[in-house]
Amino acid sequence: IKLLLATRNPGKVREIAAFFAELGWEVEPVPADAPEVVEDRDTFAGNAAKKAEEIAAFYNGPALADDSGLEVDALEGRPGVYSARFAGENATDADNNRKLLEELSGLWPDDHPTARFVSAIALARPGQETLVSFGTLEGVITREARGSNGFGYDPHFEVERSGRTLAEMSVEEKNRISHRAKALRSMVDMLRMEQDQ
Ligand code: ITT
Repeated sequence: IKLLLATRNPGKVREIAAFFAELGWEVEPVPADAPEVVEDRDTFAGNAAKKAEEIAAFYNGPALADDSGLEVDALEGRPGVYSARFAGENATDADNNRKLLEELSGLWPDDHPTARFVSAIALARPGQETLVSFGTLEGVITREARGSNGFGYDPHFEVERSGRTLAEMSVEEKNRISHRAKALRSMVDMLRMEQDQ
């Protein structure tokens, strides 16, 4: 059985598919006519589990979801679980980045606003407990956008001790260090432990 990726975000599909390709696992993006999952939980884990479980139940097969976001310390952890909708319900990445810069505008050039990306990965399988894993990545928000890879807040997120934004890295480089890749590696570890039992 193929693993369905319960996400409509093409940036996530690219990263998660590249991650599993290295392991030789077959994954498939969810069909375009899949049911819409309402993300109404107030934690990354809650939303990830909900997305994975609804898709797993609908297609009666294993499904993997990511719920993720950016926590900015100067904004007390916002936008957090609301990262995709920071600038409003149908906000684009550009809208959200503009909103982020607006909210932090008083801080530059003296401060280097610290932040982290958080990812919760959930794996749901019909008739089994849902597994959830986490990963984080620390960095600093830059006033200037740099790079054109990745998605979301990547052009404004300079990775700690790298001097580069996530948008200046290839998918392969991002997958060596990112919040999402860490959570995915931890999920693979959990599955291997389960198999060894
Ligand atoms: P799905 O629910 O369909 O997976 P989504 O984009 O709505 O897609 P989320 O609710 O998890 O997903 O929102 C995550 C948002 O956080 C995403 O839209 C980006 O704005 C931001 N984000 C998460 N991971 C990121 C990353 O690796 N790089 C840049 N921005 C990221």
